[in-house]
Amino acid sequence: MTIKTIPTTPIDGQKPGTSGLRKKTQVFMQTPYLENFIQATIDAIGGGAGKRLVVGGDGRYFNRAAIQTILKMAAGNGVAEVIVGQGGILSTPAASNLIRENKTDGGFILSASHNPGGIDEDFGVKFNAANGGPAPEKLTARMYEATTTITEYRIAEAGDIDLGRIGETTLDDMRIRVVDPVESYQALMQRLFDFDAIRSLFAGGFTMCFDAMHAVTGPYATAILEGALGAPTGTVVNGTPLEDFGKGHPDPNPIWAKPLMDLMMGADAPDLGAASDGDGDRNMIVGRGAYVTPSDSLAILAANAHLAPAYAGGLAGIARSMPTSAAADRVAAKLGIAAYETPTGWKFFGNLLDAGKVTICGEESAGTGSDHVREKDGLWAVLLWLNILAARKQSVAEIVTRHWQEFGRDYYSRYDYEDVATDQATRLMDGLRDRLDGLAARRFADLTVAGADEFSYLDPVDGSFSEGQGLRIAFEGGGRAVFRLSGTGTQGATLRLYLEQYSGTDGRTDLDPQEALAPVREAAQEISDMSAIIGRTEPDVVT
Ligand code: VG1
Ligand code: CO
Repeated sequence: MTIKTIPTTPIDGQKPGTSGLRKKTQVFMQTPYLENFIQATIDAIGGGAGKRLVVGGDGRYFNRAAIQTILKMAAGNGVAEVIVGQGGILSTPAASNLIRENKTDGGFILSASHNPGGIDEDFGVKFNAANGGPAPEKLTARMYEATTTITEYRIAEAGDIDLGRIGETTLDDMRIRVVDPVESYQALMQRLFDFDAIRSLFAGGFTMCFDAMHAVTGPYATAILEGALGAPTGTVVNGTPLEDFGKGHPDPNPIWAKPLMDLMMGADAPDLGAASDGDGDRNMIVGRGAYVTPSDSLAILAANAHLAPAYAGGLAGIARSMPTSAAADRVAAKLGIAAYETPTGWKFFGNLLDAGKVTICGEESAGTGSDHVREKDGLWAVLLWLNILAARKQSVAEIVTRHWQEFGRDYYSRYDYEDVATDQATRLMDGLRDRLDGLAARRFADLTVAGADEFSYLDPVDGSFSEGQGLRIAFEGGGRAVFRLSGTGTQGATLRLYLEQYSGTDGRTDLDPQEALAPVREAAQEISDMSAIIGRTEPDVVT
């Protein structure tokens, strides 16, 4: 077979510090955009010779074509073996699991997560390392460097590989194993949870609606919930992955999963509603008439994890990203275990998990997971909830209310301002950063600032230091506002404002969250001079 070495020039694109690349699909489709990023990544891991990799994606438009290119480039770079999901399908957590189980050198995951898919929407490629987790900062720095210095890429000249059939084939000297995307993930879930108890729950008439949002979790949820656990057919809706996710945003939150929210708030609501995102690593949990914020979900899962077989021995520690509410910290304190606060993004949890310092991690953006893989895992969170519901024999609403009674409630909401002009977003952040030191003890709207700083993180495992991870302002009385710019958007800048207000253990826990957060919101908007700088205070998305 001929291996071609094709001259190329650096691509613009990868943001320094991100584990992957997210762009408009048509940008990826223009040779050699994808090729450059794949070659740069292979170069950054020390070349492909003899390596073993996992490849799969969330099924969005261009998924299969991109996988064919990656396979040919892997062969062109001397890779020894690639494990691919049948039809090119692998959820992010399932890919993480395959990397770990097969002890490969890492893997490519094709997804732009919760961003819409289609020829006019978004595509993405991420690289996960040998521990199954997103490329750590040291590697992302090398990847970025390689995208700026690349001069050529290598690709085998060959026909397309049949990804439809499970089994082994070869491309030149490279072995390709097409595997069932669900099988080993399902086996892992069966080891973690009490499937018998959950099966009895469903057999006893417990009802559920799982909205796969036409994304990758459909086949996983159908096999596990309706297959192994005996939930009635129709429990999983929108269960077939579509290239354009049915033209929706596969983002499991009350805005984009509105049909599910409406169902759960209505008279015919089942006992549990759940949804997952494009690549299957996020989750939304909603009980009958009771939406559970991701920050609360993390805390409640941590407080009850011992009810599931895998966590019966207790947790080593809990980690949350900085903008996530402090609810999980209160649980860690009660359990007498360590609580870690990391920058946004799953890659920061990897070292803590690898070192055995934490068992459960989570983010406010609907990501929760544990040491079973090195990614957040949507279906895992749903199964842990089911295991807890089966053991406690209470409703979601009851479990949440009792949690607040014991720990107090962390009212929480995130405001997203999308497609802000980059210079305006930078001006707002820079201006606020410059004023942080002088904010303490000053009053804004009805609140007094207790302290303000820019978050940075010293990794306790490898000593790496990450700066510029968000501006945080604490208020007297238990309120907090955090400002940060998104690293995953593909158009202009997305400004995120995270709002939080703790009720205390004797405060009211039944307020409307937006009402409870109004003082913090007003103070945050005033402090940042938002309306003058970006011309609005109304966000595009409130979650
Ligand atoms: C967002 C979320 C963050 C999450 C990241 C990737 O990042 O806020 O918590 O880890 O998406 O999630 P940002 O930089 O846009 O705020 V996913 O489901 O793309 O893997
Ligand atoms: Co995702």
